[in-house]
Amino acid sequence: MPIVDSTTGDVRRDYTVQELAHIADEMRVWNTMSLVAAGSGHLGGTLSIMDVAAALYLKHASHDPENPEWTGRDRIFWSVGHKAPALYVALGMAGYFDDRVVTFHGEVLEDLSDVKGIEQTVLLRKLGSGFEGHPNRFKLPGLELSSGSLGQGMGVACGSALHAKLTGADYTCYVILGDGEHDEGSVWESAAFAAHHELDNIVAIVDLNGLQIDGRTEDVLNKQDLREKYRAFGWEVFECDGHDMTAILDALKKADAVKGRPAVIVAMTIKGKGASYAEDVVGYHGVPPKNGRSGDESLDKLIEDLGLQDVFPRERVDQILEVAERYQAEVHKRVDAMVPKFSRDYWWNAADSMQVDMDATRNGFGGAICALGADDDVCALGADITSSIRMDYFYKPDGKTADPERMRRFFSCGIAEANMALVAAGLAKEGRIPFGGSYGVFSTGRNWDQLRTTVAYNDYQVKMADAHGGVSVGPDGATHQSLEEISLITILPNFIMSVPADSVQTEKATLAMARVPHPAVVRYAREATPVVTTPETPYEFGTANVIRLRQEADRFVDAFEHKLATEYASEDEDIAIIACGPMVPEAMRAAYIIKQERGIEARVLDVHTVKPLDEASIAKAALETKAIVTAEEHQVGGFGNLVAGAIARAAIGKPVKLAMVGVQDKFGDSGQPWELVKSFGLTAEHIATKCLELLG
Ligand SMILES: Cc1ncc(C[n+]2csc(CCOP(=O)(O)OP(=O)(O)O)c2C)c(N)n1
Repeated sequence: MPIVDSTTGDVRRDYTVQELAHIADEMRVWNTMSLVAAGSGHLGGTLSIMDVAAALYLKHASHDPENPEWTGRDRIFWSVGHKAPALYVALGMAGYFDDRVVTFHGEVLEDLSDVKGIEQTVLLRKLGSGFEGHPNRFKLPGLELSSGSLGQGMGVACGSALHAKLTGADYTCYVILGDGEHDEGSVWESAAFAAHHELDNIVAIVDLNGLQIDGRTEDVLNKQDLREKYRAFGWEVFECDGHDMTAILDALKKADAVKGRPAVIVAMTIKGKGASYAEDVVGYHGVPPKNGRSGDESLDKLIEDLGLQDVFPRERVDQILEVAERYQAEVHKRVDAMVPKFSRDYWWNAADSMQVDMDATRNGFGGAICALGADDDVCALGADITSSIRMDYFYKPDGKTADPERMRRFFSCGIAEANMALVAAGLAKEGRIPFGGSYGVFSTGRNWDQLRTTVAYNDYQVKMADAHGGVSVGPDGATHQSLEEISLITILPNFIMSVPADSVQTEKATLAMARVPHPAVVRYAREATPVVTTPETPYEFGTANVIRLRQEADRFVDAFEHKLATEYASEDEDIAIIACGPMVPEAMRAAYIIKQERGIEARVLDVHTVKPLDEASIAKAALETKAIVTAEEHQVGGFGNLVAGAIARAAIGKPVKLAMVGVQDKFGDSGQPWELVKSFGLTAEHIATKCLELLG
């Protein structure tokens, strides 16, 4: 059934197979245009699934763009949330945005009221646009599921299919999966469930392009033949050329007709299909065309490769890309208005006195894991995002080439974080020091029970890299921004946890945690953040540092002195700002702002080890100052409540004024890293404002 009018049953739109094939290529252009406008996003996997997307949304599935919530619609679950741009252009082409107006967080932008329909997809990954890096079902019509953590769509489809069975509804649940995604055990739990419950109203579609992030699927984790596996699980299996529209439509029809068991279509595809420079290229996973708009590897080259210059002449592309710029200008204005104002601009590098170097804390982890790799006892585990989290520095001591001896001790686990934790536990059991890692949401959340029961309870010295901590991850959005790990990990007996302030301290913390004979997590971030410590800055695992503003200096960092808190004598400061992670540089800047603006003296406490927590130094800060502000790039209280508990337990004999800066009980968002830091209220200006409020 093509696109229908849900009230009359009439066909709203239909296309011939030839038209569909052509439209799929146009969708490839829209998709790539949105990535170029965003400056980020997943090219390879969106281009490989595009023909299937066109077939489903424009011809095969029964749905009504004018009534997205129609209960009789077929459900299409994108388990592969990273392919969101393809989903957005499919919805746009189907007409879901024809009457939609461009908004910023729901506020109508009159200046962009001319932008309708599929053109809106060019707002991909822009703050407040709704076109988030991974689908957020509350933001756009036609989205069945917010997704982005692989391996979860099939289970939801099972539940939705069960409901149809219970009510006698005849909708079909389509699930789009990646081949790499099948590394996740949860896919197979759902596959078994679907077959066990004879869910013949499920049609899974596997985008079998043979690649994932770290390499070819058979090299990352060889799962053998997926078709045989599905058959063994009791599924009916179809295979088709995922770029042949007739074959795709034929497979969909056959899959729909299966009775008594679920069906899967294994669509043989080419990652990057349509862009000559990206086809079957491992590096083209989570990136847009390397040269952007024009050049050998660009949007223009894709248009040329597809022979679509007539449909997308230069002026038209210019005009569409300009929409993104106009929107971005609105975002700038609004985000700027969210930051409290002072007598002058104190932003990083805005003035001479605010000069700092920037480096991502993940690079500090890379430096440490590289050094640790020299130790034969240390092993490393990859979960298909090895280089993004800098785990590859383990086996590339020169930063470029893999060292065979170190490769012997590096084990690729695939996208299977729960198993990675268990394999690490086994290695630790035998006396090794294993480092696993992924984005924090997956390396401390996805596998939390494994960390709890197998790692923590057995007190195995598994070391977990918790990358992409905080909203500063940026355009990938909420599913990839971990904001909960301090709570998840510090609650576990035996675990230790470091949340270092900058890249230099991350290196020290990682080296330190390798030596502690317990399980440990180091949390670090993706975005470059101010480097505020040096190799000489005192660092003692488990002891906080006091940071004090001493004088004006040419460079911001030189204006401060760092001391171990145990060696610091009170100067009766007005307030203490207790922070961890990249909020420490913000706390320092806040200290600078309140001193400049109001002559207020602040003690900044850099709590790089959040477990064991330096309770004595925290209690001392509460006793010796008039108020406390905590700062964390985390759900508020994860850290702040640990600090509050420490103060309460110390019973210092006086009431304490305390306020917390952090993410206010909501999920993250897509946007530029610093836009998010500002819009989530995590800047020095926000901390300074809280300090002034508390001090009255
Ligand atoms: C649970 C989980 N772990 C890791 C990731 C990060 N990640 C995003 S896409 C991807 C690779 C997916 O490969 P595949 O399923 O083959 O998709 P395709 O190559 O078609 O894009 C990974 C590891 C994730 N999104 N979810």
